Amino acid sequence: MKKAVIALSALLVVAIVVIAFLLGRQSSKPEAPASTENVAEETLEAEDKDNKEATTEAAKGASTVANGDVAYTVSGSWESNGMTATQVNAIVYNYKTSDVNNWKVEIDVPSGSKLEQSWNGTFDLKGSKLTVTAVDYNGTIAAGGSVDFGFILDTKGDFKPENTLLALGDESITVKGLGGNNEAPDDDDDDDELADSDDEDDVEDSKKIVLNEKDPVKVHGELSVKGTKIVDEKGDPYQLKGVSTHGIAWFPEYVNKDAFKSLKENYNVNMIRLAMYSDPNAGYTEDMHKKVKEGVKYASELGMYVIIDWHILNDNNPNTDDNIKRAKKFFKEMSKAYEDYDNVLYEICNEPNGGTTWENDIKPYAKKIIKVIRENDDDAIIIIGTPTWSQDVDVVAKSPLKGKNLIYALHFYAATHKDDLRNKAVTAIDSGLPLFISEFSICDASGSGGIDKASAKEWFKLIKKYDLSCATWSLCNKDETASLLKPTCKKTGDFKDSDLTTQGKWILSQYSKY
Ligand code: IDC
Repeated sequence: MKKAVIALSALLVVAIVVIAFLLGRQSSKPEAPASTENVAEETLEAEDKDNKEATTEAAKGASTVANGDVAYTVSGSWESNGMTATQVNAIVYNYKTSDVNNWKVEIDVPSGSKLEQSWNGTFDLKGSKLTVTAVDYNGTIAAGGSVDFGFILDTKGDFKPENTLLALGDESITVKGLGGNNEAPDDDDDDDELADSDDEDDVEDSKKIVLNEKDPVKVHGELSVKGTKIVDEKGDPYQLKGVSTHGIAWFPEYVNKDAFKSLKENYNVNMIRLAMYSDPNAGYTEDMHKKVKEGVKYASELGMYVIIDWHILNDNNPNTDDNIKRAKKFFKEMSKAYEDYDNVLYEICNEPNGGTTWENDIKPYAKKIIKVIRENDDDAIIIIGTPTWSQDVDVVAKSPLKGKNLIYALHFYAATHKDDLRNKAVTAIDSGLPLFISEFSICDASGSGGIDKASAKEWFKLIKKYDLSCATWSLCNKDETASLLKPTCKKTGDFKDSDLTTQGKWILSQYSKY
């Protein structure tokens, strides 16, 4: 009897120890959604030390989960030469408490796949293995940190990167599932890698964010340039949050009222930029003037501001005889038509390039075109392009034009243009030059390649800090990273989140945060 009691008690103790051990295991494992959130925030706030520490803390607690992970998001797929092209963004996480100095990812892919584009990694596709290793700038992953890379792969049929072997330092980790080992698989192909719940903190408390104004032009009236800022009729700083069309000769279908209306109502967009390439090789004919006028009509009916953009690009120099002749005719016609409109702005040369200089080419050109516009419209805002694809604002700041309501274009593509260009912008503003970001995106300057979130966030800090107005490139579904619409979106209006590319969604969501 006594023996039986002792045996039973011993069994009970063992059972309790086992249960306690199992419970302990459970609680030391970070809950999937919480850990995912931490990690996503951490990637976006690379500079945020607190966040980084929090993630490291989570990693420390996660002694029973792997020391690293790879999470993928599929940001779009479309037909490409009889195959299916899939754009994949990947984040490699280091959950260790120490930095790792090298990483390698091997992804199972269908044989016969073709790598179309890739970024932030060194890629090697052999048979049914795609191997990705670091490039010179992302070989080290800090403790609790992450790096990202991306690619576009052409496959026969659909593709999802679900089987991965991750080498993190000397450790090998098997990763199953699109969202990685720590994440519930997400079928929604709208990734939320760029989801940004903490960004509200960036907005100054004193600023009141007005969302989706019904008729911005009625409320803010005619805009003007005061010091380095755009102000509204009451003299308060006012920011235009715009969307640029692609070239209206190539994508005329997006110049319609439903398209503009949904941008205004769903995404706080208060301005449309109508990009008309000035080069006959890029679709320019005088017939295009009608399309511009259509666009101005829709924007005006919706109470939105509108930029008429003479889109100098591969035609380099706005000041050649041919270009200036066409430009004069165009701006004469436009300024006559809109002399009484409060909502029309003129952008007279998108991006001079090819060695054109401020003193010899752009400044003389601007003087001639400003004169043409001012003969009809004496106060509309005129945006003036700057040398080197609208980047050399520091050069212009040394000898700006005289005249009222003149503002200078600064264009950025966040994955190409970083601190250097941001510094130029600050130098120019500090010396009193008003700037207008009349075109930007968060990919590279080709309009494709990967996006750079960290740089994009720095740009938005600048936009908020200096009350800059901006317009994002571009409203179309062309198969390139800068497009706001997914290649599979065939709609031409009534746009919702599900129609937007990941980056399009992120960019437009910024407009409701300041
Ligand atoms: C690009 C378009 C691309 C088109 C090309 C024509 O995105 O589809 O084939 O023009 O040359 C700019 C220009 C803008 C460019 C864009 C991306 O203002 O016209 O559009 N970009 O390259 N400046 C920097 C980048």
